[in-house]
Amino acid sequence: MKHIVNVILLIVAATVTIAFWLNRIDLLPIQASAEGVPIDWLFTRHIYVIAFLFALILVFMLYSVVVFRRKPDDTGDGEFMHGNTTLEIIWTVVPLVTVLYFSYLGAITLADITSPVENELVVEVNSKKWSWSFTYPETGVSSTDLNLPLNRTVLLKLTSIDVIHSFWVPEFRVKQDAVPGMVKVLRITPTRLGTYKTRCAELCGLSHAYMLGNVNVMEPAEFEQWLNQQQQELTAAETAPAERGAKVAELQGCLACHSLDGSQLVGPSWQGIYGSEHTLADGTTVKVDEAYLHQSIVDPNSQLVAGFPPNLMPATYKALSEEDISALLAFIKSLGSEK
Ligand code: HEC
Ligand SMILES: [Cu+2]
Repeated sequence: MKHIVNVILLIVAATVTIAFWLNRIDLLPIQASAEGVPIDWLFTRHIYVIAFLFALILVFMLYSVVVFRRKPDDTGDGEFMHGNTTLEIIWTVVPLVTVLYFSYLGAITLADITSPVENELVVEVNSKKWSWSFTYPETGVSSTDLNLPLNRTVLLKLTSIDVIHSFWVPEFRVKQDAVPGMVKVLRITPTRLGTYKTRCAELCGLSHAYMLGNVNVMEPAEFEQWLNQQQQELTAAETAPAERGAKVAELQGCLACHSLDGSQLVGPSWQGIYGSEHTLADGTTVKVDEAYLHQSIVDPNSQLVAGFPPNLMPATYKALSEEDISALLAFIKSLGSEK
């Protein structure tokens, strides 16, 4: 009996201490969404259970090692014991009830954070190897940054044009896959101003780790202003193909691999390429004209620039509209020519 009381007291003390320290170290990033509130609450409950289980194992183990250590002159066998039905029932029923209780809590939290609310802002999230872009369907505005007004629930509609990606902003806590051929939804209510990073949480190839985008949570008035300004730029860009091309290049993620200033990123720079002669991987030379550029965009492997491996440039751009491609050509032309 004395041992049982000792062990219970030690377990209580150890649980409190472990839970205290686990809560002291910042296990989670800043909480920046309304959905994060019930999730973090659940997380803290899990921490308590974890602290208790760890204390249970630790105390029984250390107590046995220290208190029931074999005496130097004791050479006899240990006491024989044949099961304990009461104990077995307890350690089956208690974890079962605990797990069921937590799955209940998980289910109501999930239902809570995924249910529709009034006045949602719809944003389409387009993912691809290896960049994000965002379209605001009500205005037609597109952007590489996800700009969001404070305290308004946003309904994200996620798609992918190549492989499975996963939209994740740790500060918002919630996460959802973007699957080719499907539209997945995710709801977020930002509650804290600031800039966060969206990450891809599904290993999707070479530059997966660099598939980052900015998420800016701003005051509603500032957001409206940004949206209006983007809309005006959109109207202006429709009339000037090179400007539209610049926008397409930005949104399609071309600029992640192609610089405009002569520096080499993943692919060759676009500065001054129009009209020049390029050596291809098979040793032939070509003149960089519209036909060559067009072919390079829709079927990159057919004419590889010397020094670059095949399949590095995504072959998915053949899905671009002819207008977008001609806008891109106009933009590349506008970057000047070497000769
Ligand atoms: C993941 C990186 C990547 C992305 C994104 C990318 N490219 Fe490329 N691109 C390359 C690489 C690498 C090459 C060189 C190999 C080759 O010719 O396919 C290349 C070559 C080119 C060339 C030929 C350039 C030259 O100097 O002859 C053009 C034109 C081009 N890309 C256009 C585009 C356009 C337009 C987009 C966006 C719609 C785009 N690329 C997106 C990597 C990329
Ligand atoms: Cu990805």
